Amino acid sequence: ARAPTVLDNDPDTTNPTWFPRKIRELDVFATRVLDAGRDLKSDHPGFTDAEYRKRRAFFADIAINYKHGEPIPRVEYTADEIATWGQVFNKLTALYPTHACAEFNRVFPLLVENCGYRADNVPQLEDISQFLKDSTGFRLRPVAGLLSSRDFLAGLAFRVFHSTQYLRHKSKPLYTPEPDICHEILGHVPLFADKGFAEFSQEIGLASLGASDEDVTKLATVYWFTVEFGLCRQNGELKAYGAGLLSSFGELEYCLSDKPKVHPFEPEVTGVTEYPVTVYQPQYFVAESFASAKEKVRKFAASLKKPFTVRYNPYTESIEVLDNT
Ligand code: HBI
Ligand code: FE
Repeated sequence: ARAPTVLDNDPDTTNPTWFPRKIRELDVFATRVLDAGRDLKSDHPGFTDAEYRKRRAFFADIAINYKHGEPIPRVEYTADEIATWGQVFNKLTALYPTHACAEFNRVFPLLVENCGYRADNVPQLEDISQFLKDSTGFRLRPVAGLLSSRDFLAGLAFRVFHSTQYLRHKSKPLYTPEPDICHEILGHVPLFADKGFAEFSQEIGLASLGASDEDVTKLATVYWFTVEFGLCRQNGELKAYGAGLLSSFGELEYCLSDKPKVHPFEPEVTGVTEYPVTVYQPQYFVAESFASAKEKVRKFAASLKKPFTVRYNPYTESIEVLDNT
């Protein structure tokens, strides 16, 4: 049964800074994906593969019809899909012990044990979501394709991560132009089970609620250089914690080599740094710990001009808005 609509927070599409106040209101994002997954661009590896496109439409339908609180539909993956997953899984898991941060390597065996992470099995989003809920209160929602930065970051304020469920095209197992389930559940999921990283991610999400377009762009850039491509220093050594690194065999090796430049993570600087999206990053930002990165984002958020502050109430799963005046 659905609870009554919150009358004073009707999704107002004419107001660009509208944001969800209740977790159920994340449902409004489902139909406004920028790239619906059915309409592949002409340079996509699966563009001319009719069977692949039909499969993508199947996954898009699951996500578009999904409502908060429902179990995420289980999918029977095909032999081709399992083979693609297996290739990615085997390549990456060989690098994790030496290249991934300690928090990632602590969680990974728990995903093997509890969620069926194996080369011959594509784990189910529902099982992973339950595991994350138990670990940090994070949960997954299926998504049909790319969301706007504003919508995507708003999910993090509720400890909700929008996850794709489809596989990349089998013709290029180590490449994908867009997020796929390998990127989400190998790259992102392990760290959402870490308390400090969960807090850090939620902090970016909370900062984005009701922010100006310009500030959302800065926060999306902070997200890019941390959650997607972040490095950290542990026992004097650089390690990867960004999901774009932990899901790319090539870039995971490259990012710890002496080729890229590295700078300390400072949201004021990091948030206005330009970056390429189709080649390896020429530079990375290094966090000293998730706790210190979270404090930096919190201070940065407080410096952004917003007429109110927000906090998340986990009992009601809603955002409380505190007037600054
Ligand atoms: N949408 N579905 C989806 N997945 C992402 O990882 C994603 C997104 N939209 C924007 C985005 N990531 C980031 O690049 C930042 O703009 C937040
Ligand atoms: Fe990602």
